[in-house]
Amino acid sequence: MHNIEGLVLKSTGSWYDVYVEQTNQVLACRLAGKMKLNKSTLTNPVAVGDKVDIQVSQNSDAIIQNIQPRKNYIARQSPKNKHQVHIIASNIDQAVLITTLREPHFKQGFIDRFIMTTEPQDIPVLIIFNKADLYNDEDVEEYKELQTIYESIGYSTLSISCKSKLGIEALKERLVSKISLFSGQSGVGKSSIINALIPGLNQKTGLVSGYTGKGTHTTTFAEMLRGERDTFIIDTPGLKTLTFNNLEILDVAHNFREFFEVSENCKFGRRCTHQDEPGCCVRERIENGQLYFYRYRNYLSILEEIKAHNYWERKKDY
Ligand SMILES: Nc1nc2c(ncn2[C@@H]2O[C@H](COP(=O)(O)OP(=O)(O)O)[C@@H](O)[C@H]2O)c(=O)[nH]1
Ligand SMILES: [Mg+2]
Ligand SMILES: [Zn+2]
Repeated sequence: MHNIEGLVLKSTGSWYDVYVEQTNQVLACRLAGKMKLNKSTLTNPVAVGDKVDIQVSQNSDAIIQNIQPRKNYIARQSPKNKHQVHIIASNIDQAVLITTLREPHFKQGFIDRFIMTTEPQDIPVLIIFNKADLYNDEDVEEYKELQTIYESIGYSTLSISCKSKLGIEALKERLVSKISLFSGQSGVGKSSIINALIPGLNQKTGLVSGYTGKGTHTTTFAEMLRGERDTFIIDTPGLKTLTFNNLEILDVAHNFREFFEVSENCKFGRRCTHQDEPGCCVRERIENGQLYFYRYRNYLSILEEIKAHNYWERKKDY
């Protein structure tokens, strides 16, 4: 019997694939019984990216005995129960959001919703605009505008094309010696990009159906993939929508970093929700163009969702 350290690559319910650097092996592990009973609001006790201590017995049974403290994690509200959260992945160096301005239709506000999941833990974000080969002049203008907005508030952007290979090498360099979480709506080209980054992987790529504009769903669980030069990519299932109705309005306000930064100058300070409070510095700066209306509009749309949800929850109680 001996103990080793490993990195969780994949979970399939009751089994976990764990990468052991020491021996350059992937071990199929089970979870020690006592860990499953741990009461919490989490739907999953072990997440992809977790560093774990494993006990290997004489007959080669490998059991996860302990999860080392997480540096950070990305969690999402469970679609079934708003009080439960599911950890998508942990110990992430950067989050890479794949989007495209073409096929499927670019959802305004989606980037900001994604950032809501990374911001509480200060995880750096790289926003990829894929399928640049399909962009017309208008799309190129839109990309430049979005690039200006997001880079000015401290997020990175990159325009790439899997088809023409534009920007693929630049992206590769950005992933060296890092654990990167890849997310995106179905059909944006996430699998195609991963195939271009890690040759030989041959992930299935789905055709974007002409009827719904949505891709077919080929990935169901988050999974960590290993490339060259310590490139670790966590592939996550295609995102449809991101809802935050479990949040308080102030949580949202605090996760829009450029609003948070100036909110100490609001009359109500960090308690200001930047809606119709008097002496709101954020609104003043939106009006005089020092902050982006684009972000403010998306911010208000998340608040509306929370307010509508709370309204119906209260009605139910009567
Ligand atoms: N024109 C163009 N098509 C692309 C590009 N990247 C991916 N696609 C296509 O977009 C569709 C969806 O790609 P896929 O990788 O399966 O997307 P995923 O659902 O995000 O994994 C496929 O038909 C790909 O061939 C690109 O850069 N340019
Ligand atoms: Mg895919
Ligand atoms: Zn304010």
